[in-house]
Amino acid sequence: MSDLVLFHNGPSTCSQKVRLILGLKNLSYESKIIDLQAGEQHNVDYVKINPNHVVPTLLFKGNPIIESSLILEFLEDQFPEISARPNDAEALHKTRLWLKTTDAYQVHGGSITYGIAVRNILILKPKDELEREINEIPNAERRDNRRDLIENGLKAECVIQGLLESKKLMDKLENGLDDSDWFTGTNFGIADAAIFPYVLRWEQLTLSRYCSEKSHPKLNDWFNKVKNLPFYEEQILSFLPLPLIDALKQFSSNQKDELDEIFASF
Ligand SMILES: N[C@@H](CCC(=O)N[C@@H](CS)C(=O)NCC(=O)O)C(=O)O
Repeated sequence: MSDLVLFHNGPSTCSQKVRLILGLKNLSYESKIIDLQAGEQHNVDYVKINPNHVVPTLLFKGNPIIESSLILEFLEDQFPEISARPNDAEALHKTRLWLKTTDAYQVHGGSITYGIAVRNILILKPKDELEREINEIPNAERRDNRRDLIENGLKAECVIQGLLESKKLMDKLENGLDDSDWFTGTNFGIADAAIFPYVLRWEQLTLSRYCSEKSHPKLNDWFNKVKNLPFYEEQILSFLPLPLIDALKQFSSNQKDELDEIFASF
């Protein structure tokens, strides 16, 4: 077994964060895909290494390391040769603030992805199977939100709030770049990896029109710079299942008028 085994999911934002830093550090790992739509995050064996029923989980020499932001810090602590974090205390504090921001935002990213698109796939499942999977979500708020967004889609409170928080995040990111090229400081690092998947998701859900090159020029430049990193294709693109990415786009486009209305109300 390799020293590093990553239990993850291609399009999952938290998994992408970790893969970006593994790529930056040129670390090879054994890849174990957890199919979230099939409910594999609830499998008895998986829950033994991640009691929160979520991806990612990194096994290091057989020991589970959980929580994506903490995995990023772990990778830096364990493999510092290619640095992904500044040394200067002030810059480090700023970097860690971004990790806290993205951790707090994560739930909203999930709500908009599921509320706009994934719910349309989940509702095709037999009702009892879907209900069983929802009941397996250990966090009560997350469970209630999942039920609400599956039933109500864009009308669910958590989806509307998710869209509002997403817009606020994009504005905060634009302002956060100041004069620097990267959120982590002088180089691409853990803050950039923690942020990127949410901006990519925003693009995949065709929401970029609410955050254009004109209104968010620095964010757009940064986004394109990440996409040009040498490990981007291997760590991000190669793991994205095209039918699902097409579905995100299609389901969002089908609800363009409703989304326009929601964004106009913010
Ligand atoms: N705080 C956790 C959140 C992980 C998380 O929410 N992962 C999502 C994918 S990005 C997941 O596994 N969702 C499965 C589900 O909600 O059923 C972390 O940062 O690792």
